[in-house]
Amino acid sequence: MIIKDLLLNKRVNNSCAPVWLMRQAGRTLPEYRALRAQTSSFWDMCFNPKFTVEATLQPVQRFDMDAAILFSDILTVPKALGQKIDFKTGVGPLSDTAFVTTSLSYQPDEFLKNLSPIADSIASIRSKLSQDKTLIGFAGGPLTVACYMVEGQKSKTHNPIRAFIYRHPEKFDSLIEVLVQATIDYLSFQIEAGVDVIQLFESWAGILPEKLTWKYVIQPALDIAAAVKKKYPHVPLIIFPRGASSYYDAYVESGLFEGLSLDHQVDFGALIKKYGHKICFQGGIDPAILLAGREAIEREVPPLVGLFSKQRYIANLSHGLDPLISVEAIHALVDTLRKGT
Ligand code: 1CP
Repeated sequence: MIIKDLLLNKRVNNSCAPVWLMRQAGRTLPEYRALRAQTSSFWDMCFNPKFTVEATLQPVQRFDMDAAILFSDILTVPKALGQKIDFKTGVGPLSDTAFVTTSLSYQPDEFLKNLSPIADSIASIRSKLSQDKTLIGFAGGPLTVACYMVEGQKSKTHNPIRAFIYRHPEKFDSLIEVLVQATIDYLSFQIEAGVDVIQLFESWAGILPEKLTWKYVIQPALDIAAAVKKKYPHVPLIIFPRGASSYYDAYVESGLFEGLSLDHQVDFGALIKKYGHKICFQGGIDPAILLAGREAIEREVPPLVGLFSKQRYIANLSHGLDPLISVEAIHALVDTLRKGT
């Protein structure tokens, strides 16, 4: 398993960086849209193994990615906790926000029972993937999941969640506590079912003031990682703290993460100097390069990836694939990476 071994420091010298892309399944793929048309809802994709297995394998089959990421969503956690969440085409997730203040509690047995079809999907995907491919399981970071639970729908400013924190600090503490525990249990469940590596997506890590970032972003991630590491010391963990590069130090110095997924705004050279011997880097490629097409990809990607040539590095984007990115652009990226540096 190239990516898992790289994270575990078993394989350092790569002539070309292994690759997978955040949100590689779905959206741009015609075969995904055909599969999605057979389902009754997005949740059917996530909870019916027949669809989940197929959607997970599609990008590996088409692009020969080095990893498959379980087809699912960060919002399976609030759904399994009992919150009503729907996905509306063109809008995104819509959730019943009253749940957070009126009905939130954590019953681990019921929570894991609600997620049980996902274990069947994971076992089936792992049995179908070749041994050199890594299967990545994941969860959202507690703050990112809380954003969707509290705000009800996509917010540009994230004012609603910050207002909620200032208005109901104790309720928010309890929400984060529930999410930390549920996330530890859900990640353990995925590992038991057969995933090889875990990624924690904290897509909204950068939206809070500093003091609140320590309390609601960094500490919860460290608590989750410490609990999972204690039970499963050989399963590598990747953290994706989007928009929070000024806190990279806390993640790296904790020693709890084998991988750090990078934003594109950061100084890669400085990071390599500072943390290169301590952690495997991932990502950092601006998705807009893929929007710009093959010529831009061939010009921009090799020098960027070249910076990491003496470094453990997994090629990926700085954020998920945009639905406007074409299949051809993804092929161009993979071709360019496979030529090596
Ligand atoms: O009907 C559809 O096809 C809906 C589109 C869609 C898809 C394909 C959603 C709704 N989720 C997913 C899959 C998904 N989401 C995966 C698995 C597939 C893969 O990675 O290849 C993963 C890992 C996620 C993770 C996810 N969901 C994140 C974290 C990563 C990131 O991109 O920031 C977040 C924030 C979500 C919430 C979410 N789910 C769906 C949408 C449209 C959104 C984003 C809404 C927003 O922008 O605020």
